[in-house]
Amino acid sequence: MKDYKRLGSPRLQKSKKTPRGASGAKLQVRGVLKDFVDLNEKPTFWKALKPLDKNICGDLLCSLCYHPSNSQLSLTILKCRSLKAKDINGKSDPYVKVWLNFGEKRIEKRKTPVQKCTLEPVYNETFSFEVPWERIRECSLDVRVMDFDNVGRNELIGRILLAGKGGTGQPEVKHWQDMISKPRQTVVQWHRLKGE
Ligand SMILES: [Ca+2]
Repeated sequence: MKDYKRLGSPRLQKSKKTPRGASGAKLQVRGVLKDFVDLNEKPTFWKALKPLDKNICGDLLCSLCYHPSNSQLSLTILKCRSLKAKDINGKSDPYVKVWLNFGEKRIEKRKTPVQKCTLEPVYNETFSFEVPWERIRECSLDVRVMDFDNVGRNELIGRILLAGKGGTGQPEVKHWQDMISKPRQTVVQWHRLKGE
């Protein structure tokens, strides 16, 4: 590498000998620079690092269905996409943990199997809970996508709270309300997972 400070900054000078136009200008720069830049040296390009967005956890596709005749609330965990990587290999070992809550109280827990080393797991797992119609408005489903680890605690990748009120966002509240307003129908929706 040559000493740029000593050589000074490159200057472009008009010259009658240099042809005009874009290609001409290029030729001229090259002509001036070649005096102090080794053009055979392999150039090093620096690229700005993308800031890691901690809020991007991935998406979850799930369906809800309520059967008033037998008081069955069904949640199907279909799949996830673009999950956040939690392991050093750039992947995660995701599984989904679901809590049925009545108000603030946790009532029942269910889990999908672990999908090893993927950010795009497919589950197609249905969980059914017994919820009387008159209590449907006070219950909620806390859905957590977790990363399984052999060593140490399993970590949260992202979560949503499906609920008529107090859900983690408008899409979650809407999904719940659609389920209530369309009994016996399966309502499928994508959700953006939230970090904690
Ligand atoms: Ca893991």
